[in-house]
Amino acid sequence: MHFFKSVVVGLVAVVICGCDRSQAPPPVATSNPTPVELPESAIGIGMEFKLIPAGTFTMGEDDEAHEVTLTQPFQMGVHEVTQAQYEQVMGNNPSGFKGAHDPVEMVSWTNAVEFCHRLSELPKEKLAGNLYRLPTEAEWEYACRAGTTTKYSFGDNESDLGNYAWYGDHGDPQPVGGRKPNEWSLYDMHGNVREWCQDWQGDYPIGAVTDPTGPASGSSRVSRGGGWYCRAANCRSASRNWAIPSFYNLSSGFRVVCSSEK
Ligand SMILES: [Ca+2]
Repeated sequence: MHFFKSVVVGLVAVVICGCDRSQAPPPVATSNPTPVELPESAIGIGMEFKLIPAGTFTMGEDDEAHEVTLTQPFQMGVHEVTQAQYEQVMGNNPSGFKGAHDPVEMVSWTNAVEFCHRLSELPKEKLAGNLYRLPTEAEWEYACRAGTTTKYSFGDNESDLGNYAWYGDHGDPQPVGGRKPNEWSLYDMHGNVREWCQDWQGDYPIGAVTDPTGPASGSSRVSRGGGWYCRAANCRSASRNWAIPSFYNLSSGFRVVCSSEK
């Protein structure tokens, strides 16, 4: 196991730790997509959500900084989706480092979207009219910042990051919620697993925008927040990463947003 771990960590560190922005996909994983016994709801499998208010914030940093207004409040997952939750909905657990309460990883953007679709189709969710989806990149950064304008949700001091995030020299992902939350009670926005967002990757718009959803098309999807192997700088609130939708690795995870169609 140590050999396996050192090999995969080494590979990840070489290929990903620079949070490179053009990544070739590994072989497609084979999995059983048919859950044996579906749960009834997201709450039923322990998912928690926090209502994030509408508002205006500065997205990005330096010459990419621009004003974004989100006109609708949204329910943001308090935690990254765990392996236990993923397995109950999807019928498989693709993670390289197994742990029921660890964030699921080895998940592509396509896998994450399929999870959201299946979660929305659970009986109580359909009855309630709840729709689950990935956060937009703007929603993700707004929720991560939680009203702050600093490099991290707790300030600018990189040496404090260890109080809020699993990152850097940690050997593997850790159970969700093990570090301090941000001011809006969201955990692991910095570090642990990188989180897929809904948007295609593209340059930010010039000037103020309202409810942005990214480019209409593209080749790569955005992920945010950095991962358990990333340097502190790659875990900043404004740090962006992206990869093709079929890409996954040992730090590819996600959290979901819940919205109502009623
Ligand atoms: Ca994270």
